[in-house]
Amino acid sequence: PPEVLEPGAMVLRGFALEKAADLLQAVQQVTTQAPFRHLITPGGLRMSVAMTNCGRLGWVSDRSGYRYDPLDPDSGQPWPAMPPLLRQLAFDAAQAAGFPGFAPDACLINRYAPGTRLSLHQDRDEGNYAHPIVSVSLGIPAVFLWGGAQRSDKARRIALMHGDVVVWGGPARLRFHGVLPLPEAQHPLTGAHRINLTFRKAS
Ligand code: MD3
Ligand code: FE
Repeated sequence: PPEVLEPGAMVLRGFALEKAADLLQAVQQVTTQAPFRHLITPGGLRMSVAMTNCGRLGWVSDRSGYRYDPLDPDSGQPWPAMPPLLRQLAFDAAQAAGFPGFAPDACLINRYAPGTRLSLHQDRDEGNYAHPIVSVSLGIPAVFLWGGAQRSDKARRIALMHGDVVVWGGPARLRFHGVLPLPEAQHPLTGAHRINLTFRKAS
């Protein structure tokens, strides 16, 4: 049964498990065209998470700010198309969580190595917060921080494992969230990495 974190936020444990190997193969295809890279924050810091994108739009950060861009700034080319398997999984998960008709135009792919963290933040670069975000966890487990409407609100810790899918919509859409530093671990499909896919409707 789905775990409800709060209204609009649901954990679908193992929802992507049987497709995980195929999803990772699709990610591999994307990264041959658009390799993982460490983006620079507007403040000039190198992000410890390595990122790339697929779909019509990709999330990027540089000294000028955060944005969704139709072009990969490293290649000047459009991002790789969103593989149908990924699109369908996001659609199905959103539907299972009560958000029918989800049509993401952006998939941000995050890669974590041991020691990598993602500090508390909100996702505010999308045009319409009525659309949910779907996230898929693959590879070694992580502890996810689920905060409140304010950065200072106490955060809950939620373990996210290989194959888990989370859907964040409604009132949960603008919560602060982050990921604790990844421990040393190995997964048969990803080695010492965690791969997280986040599907968004950016525009
Ligand atoms: C809650 N990624 O890419 S996924 C991100 O594990 C991001 O890579 C984390 O936060 C990761 O922005 C967390 C879970 C997640 C993603 C987006 C959210 C939770 C969210 C947007 C709003 C609220
Ligand atoms: Fe986020």
